[in-house]
Amino acid sequence: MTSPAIRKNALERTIRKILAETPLTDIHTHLYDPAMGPLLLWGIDDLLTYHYLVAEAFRARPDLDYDAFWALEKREKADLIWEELFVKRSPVSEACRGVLTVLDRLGLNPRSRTLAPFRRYFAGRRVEDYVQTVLETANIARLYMTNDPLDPEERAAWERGFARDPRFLACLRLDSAVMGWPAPVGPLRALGYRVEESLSGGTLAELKRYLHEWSDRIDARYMAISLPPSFRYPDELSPLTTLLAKAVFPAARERGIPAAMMIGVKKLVNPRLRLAGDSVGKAQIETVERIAADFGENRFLVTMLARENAHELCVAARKFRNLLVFGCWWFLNNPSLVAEITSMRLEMLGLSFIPQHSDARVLDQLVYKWEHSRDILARVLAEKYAALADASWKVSAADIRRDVRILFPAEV
Ligand code: RAT
Ligand code: ZN
Repeated sequence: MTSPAIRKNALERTIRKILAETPLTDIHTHLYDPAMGPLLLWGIDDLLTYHYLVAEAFRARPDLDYDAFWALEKREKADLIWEELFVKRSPVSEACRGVLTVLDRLGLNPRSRTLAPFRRYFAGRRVEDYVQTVLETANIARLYMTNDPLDPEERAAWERGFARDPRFLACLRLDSAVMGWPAPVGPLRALGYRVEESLSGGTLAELKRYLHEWSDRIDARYMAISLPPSFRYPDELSPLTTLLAKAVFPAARERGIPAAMMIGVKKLVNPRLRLAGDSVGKAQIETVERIAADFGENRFLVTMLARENAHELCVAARKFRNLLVFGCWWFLNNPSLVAEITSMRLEMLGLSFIPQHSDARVLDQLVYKWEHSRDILARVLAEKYAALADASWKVSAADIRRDVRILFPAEV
């Protein structure tokens, strides 16, 4: 008779193999269709200047002047970060380890004192081929971008037009169109939408027109917004809540696409860190519950940034089947927390959640984020299946393959 430990190890090997062999969909990234040109970041200098690493470099160099750092060229920033985080100390953080995984899987020796060998490697690559290499290595079949038509550089690409890469699906990002109202009024008016500071009159209808027209134009598969911990619904006095309730959710429902809410980000607690300056705060689960209840015909993708919200979000999803919990977002995308949260979600939601997205901002990151996530998921799933085996329920490879497809739907 095989011992439970052996059973579990064999199971884990099978799950690992199945996870590695199954092409997955990545439902939230900050990557762009390669035809959008320089918007798509890739290569060693972008990998090293990732904002997660910028924050760590400032910790390693308390004397480093913020402005002096930001004044450096991208290559100089990358050199500094490599020197501080990889040469002078062991790169044990998750973001550092990620760079090593990428370099190693590309066949490069990560133990280099300088970036010269990596730069030579990337200088010899064409982006179209490199996209193929990365998607194959990460085994990602398709991914969702984060698309903001109010970003002038991005809008220029859409207005120019380009042949779409079918692996890069669009998601209409709403932050710049609704956050901090009336700040979006100027940019929306510049695009021809007759919105006013006041939300009475035609403003809500005009915002809906923006949502529909740009969803059509980019073929948006869902809409998404990141929200602060202070976000409340209902809240008649809040323009943000009103815009979501009266324009965004109705538009998403009319189109039959989900609205994603990523809740818990405190923007720019340290503005001198720029993109690295955001933090986390505990949000209010009642807000999520009330939205799910009042907008029963909408589908919501929800992720929350605070570990403290993770359990109650599972409970909320058990109550409202129009909530689809997804991903271990940003500060939660660390192995110890991914293991804890994924285990809890399996226990409370079965297979009815999407375990992970990458949030990759740099193409190459798909390699490490997905390898690391698959690794933890294999461990956690092995534990769950082993527990079933204790009750004489044996899963077959076909069962596991089916379950992985349920956990990672091809499209949202
Ligand atoms: O994880 C990140 O890179 C953050 O900066 C955010 O982009 C976050 O994921 C978001 O989509 O707002
Ligand atoms: Zn993101």
